[in-house]
Amino acid sequence: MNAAKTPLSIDARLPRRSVIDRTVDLDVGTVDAFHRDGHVVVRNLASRSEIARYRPAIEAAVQRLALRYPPIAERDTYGKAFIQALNLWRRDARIKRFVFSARFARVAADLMGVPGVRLYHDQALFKEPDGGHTPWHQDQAYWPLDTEDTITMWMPLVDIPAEIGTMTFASGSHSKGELGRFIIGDESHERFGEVVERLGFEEHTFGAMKAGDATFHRGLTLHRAAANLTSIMRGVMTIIWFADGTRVSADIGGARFNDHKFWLAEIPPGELAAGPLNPLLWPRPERRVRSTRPGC
Ligand SMILES: O=C(O)CCC(=O)C(=O)O
Repeated sequence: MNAAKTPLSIDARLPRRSVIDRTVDLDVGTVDAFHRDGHVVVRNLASRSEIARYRPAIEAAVQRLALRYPPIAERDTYGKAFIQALNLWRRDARIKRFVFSARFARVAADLMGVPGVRLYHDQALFKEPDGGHTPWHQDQAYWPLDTEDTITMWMPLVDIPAEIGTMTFASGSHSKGELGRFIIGDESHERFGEVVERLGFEEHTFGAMKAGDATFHRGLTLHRAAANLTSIMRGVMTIIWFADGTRVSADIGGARFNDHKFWLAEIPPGELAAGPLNPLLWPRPERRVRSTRPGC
């Protein structure tokens, strides 16, 4: 029998509208803080019942993948940081419903101050008990996108106490551009750690977070996360978007090679990053989704 896997089909059509599409308005202070610091927290962005609805599908996908990981002690620094399950929206309709949320996409657009955003990709990042630290890095080193308007939402699916720790950001580091091209690992941690000290960036963490709170950071904002010294699995879902109208960068080599292949379907450099894997998630064609409550 031919054991070859059937390739995943791509269905980026927008799902039927649901509660997760109800948009929220951010206050001016939140948007200003994002522009100044390159990161911000939006509390209670998803409700407890929304998290309860979508978490099981995400957890199940991560658990399936975790079976393929070697024991933590046998992994390198990056491998110890988390189980990383990528572009889950293509694998499960429930996860797609979550990732394609108009609410999350609109917050991303409003924070960056752009009219629209397209999906880059999603990733679940589950830091296991005894999982290692996430080294300092700039996401944009990996992203062959000709823009600085890129943004990640990092949303815990469980309450995360301060002992586990959430993300730590170097405030204002986004405004200095690319600070070095290091893939995530021991070298990026050391070299960017020196940069943080030398340039005097303040390190900021938002401390404990509840399931459904979210931080947002720019692709150029330096960040890291502490090791998980507890017995709790730190389940987090992330979604990454870029400004609509962005073109694929000419720089698609090295660390960017895989991203160009997997998240941009190898759209040639210079062309619009608007392929089948990058649906426009905000604005929506129909604009009748009501705003219900303030964002934070
Ligand atoms: O979850 C983590 O530990 C790190 C996440 C991260 O670096 C990111 O979402 O850009």
